[in-house]
Amino acid sequence: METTFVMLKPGVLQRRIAGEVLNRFEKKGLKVVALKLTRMSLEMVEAHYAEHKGRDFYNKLLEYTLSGPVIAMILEGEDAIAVVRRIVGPTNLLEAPAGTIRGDYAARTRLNIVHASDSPASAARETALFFRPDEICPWKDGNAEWF
Ligand code: FUP
Repeated sequence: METTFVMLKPGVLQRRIAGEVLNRFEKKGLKVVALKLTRMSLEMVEAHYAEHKGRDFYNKLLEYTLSGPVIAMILEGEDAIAVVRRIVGPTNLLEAPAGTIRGDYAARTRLNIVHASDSPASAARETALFFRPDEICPWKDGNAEWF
């Protein structure tokens, strides 16, 4: 089993599609083990997107991420990092196929509505940025054999 970090960006709440987006992960069989609605601080956004500092889209990305509350979550499942990235779809909107979250709900790369960790190292770093250990709630999955 693996866990991954997912963040629904501010546009998701604005558009009232939080339930639809979360539903895509649940339907696949991923377990929600932590979930919160929160507003990121500038320091958090800078830490989260540190690798992009200096890029031409960086300031706009910060502005968008700070524009309203986000929904942060930790999802658990077999190969959760890769499975979630497949459900989310590619970063570049021109490459995001229909059926992926980005392909179905986003029209601009900068406003691609959802973030998902791309490696175990980033999952661990991003999880620690958003959640204290006591905010993570593992639970026994009585339906595990069906997924
Ligand atoms: P991802 O891991 O798929 O979220 O992609 P990145 O970490 O490369 O990008 C983070 C965010 O930067 C994207 F969600 C949107 C923004 N971005 C742009 O606006 N333009 C780009 O060319 C690349 C990324």
